[in-house]
Amino acid sequence: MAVTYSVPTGLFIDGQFIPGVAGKTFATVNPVTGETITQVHEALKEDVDIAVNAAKKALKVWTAMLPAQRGALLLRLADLIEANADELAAIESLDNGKPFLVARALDVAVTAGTMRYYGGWADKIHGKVIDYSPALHSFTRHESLGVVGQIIPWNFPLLMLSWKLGPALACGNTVVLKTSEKTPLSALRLCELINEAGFPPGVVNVISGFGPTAGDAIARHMDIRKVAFTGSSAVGRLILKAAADSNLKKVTLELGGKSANIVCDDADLDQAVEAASTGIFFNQGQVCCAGSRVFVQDGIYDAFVEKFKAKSASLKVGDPTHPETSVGPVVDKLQFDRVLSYINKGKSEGAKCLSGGAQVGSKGYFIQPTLFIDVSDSMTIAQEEIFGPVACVIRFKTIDEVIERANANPYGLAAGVHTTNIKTAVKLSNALHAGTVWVNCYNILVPSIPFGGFKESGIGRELGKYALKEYTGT
Ligand code: TXE
Repeated sequence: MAVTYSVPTGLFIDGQFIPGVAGKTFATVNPVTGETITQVHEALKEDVDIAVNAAKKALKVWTAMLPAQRGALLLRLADLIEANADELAAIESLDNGKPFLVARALDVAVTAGTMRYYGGWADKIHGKVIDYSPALHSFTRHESLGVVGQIIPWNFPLLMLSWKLGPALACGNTVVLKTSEKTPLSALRLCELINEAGFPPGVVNVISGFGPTAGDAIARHMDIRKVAFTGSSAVGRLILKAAADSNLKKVTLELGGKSANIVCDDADLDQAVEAASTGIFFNQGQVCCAGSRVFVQDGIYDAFVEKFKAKSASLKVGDPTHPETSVGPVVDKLQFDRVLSYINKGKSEGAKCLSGGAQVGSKGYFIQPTLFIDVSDSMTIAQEEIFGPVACVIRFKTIDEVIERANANPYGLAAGVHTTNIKTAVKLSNALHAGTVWVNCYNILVPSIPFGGFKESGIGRELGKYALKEYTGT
């Protein structure tokens, strides 16, 4: 399908697209070819200061508006996202590599849905009257924090932007958001829609740039009252330190994962295979909650592995614009090399590579959906986040044993359970240390259901009513 698109390349500050103070630009690359799509303007610390000043100025206008008026702008933005869905999906697919139809049906649709969901919340955020004594009137207000900083990754550029902007704006904050240097384009097109919707200038400022410069400047800015970050656990630690070293800004982190997707003997086999496949191959495996450790119980192991192998081999890898493609390239050369080095490590540490395990073609960053079996808990591929289309199938015997082994990992973002026994489902859901446990499904991410991690997978919750707490002084 041929979709035309155009993308501004400046920094979106105070409602305008402008060059950075230093006049620098950087290239964003098409992962299908490895070639440059375009140059975008790069923000440095001085540009963050300019953006924060614009956001501070806009706070006066934004907080003077009726909450319902702020909500109406989010609703209008949702409508505009839907009206421009093909173009946004084409840009997302081009810059990130994900299949166009997936970007259209999921990334863009849920981005619109998230804006609409939080548009609905804007005039429903209020406190309580606390009756302590007839002589005292005591009440709480869920006040906005002020200027908030947001730093997002490249795996779901639009979706991550909506998870961040939606609750921040509904609660009456203004925003300085940095996109990932790997995927700046779709957010810039969305900024044009923010103007078209009628948001006052400076309420949303979006800058393109790198982590150690622009990202760090956000994390340690003295006038930013909260920073929300999604990315690697290593950078999450830096953000916490920067907040501590500057103004003790509120911090929420959504970090990595090594989620256990558990298939019990009594599972519906076909459903479990589908969920395991979606769990690890969706978005080329570049999903923080990817079900990368597929624990399979002894009695169903052989039958599951046979079907999972057939399923993995059937996935069409290739051109993201082709309607039948379900696996596109990974995002860039760095990620490509990282994933292949994990595959090599799996082979050298003794896991059996049952299918996949290599590059597809010789151009771009395509990797075959890869299935390792006979993986043991101590292998690197069973312990570290690979963030690519690589499934590790691990055998287990008893439910108590799998609880212990699934939890024996520093991460705790998500988990999956596949069983037809309600007692087993409840036991596992309660015992797994994970922010989300999906039962007989996987990767269900919708605006009203909160998302976030236990342990080293993060701090705080995004989505749902829970996210409002993270953007108000409560
Ligand atoms: O992440 P980074 P990368 C994991 C995944 C992946 C690995 C590395 O395992 O293989 O991280 O990916 C900004 N101060 N996840 O290198 O560097 C950066 O510019 C402030 C999981 O791309 O964490 C980008 O906007 N900001 C994850 C964002 O952080 C900094 C999604 C993410 O980049 C910064 C992505 C700094 N010092 C990767 N350094 C998930 N949880 O979904 C970088 N950034």
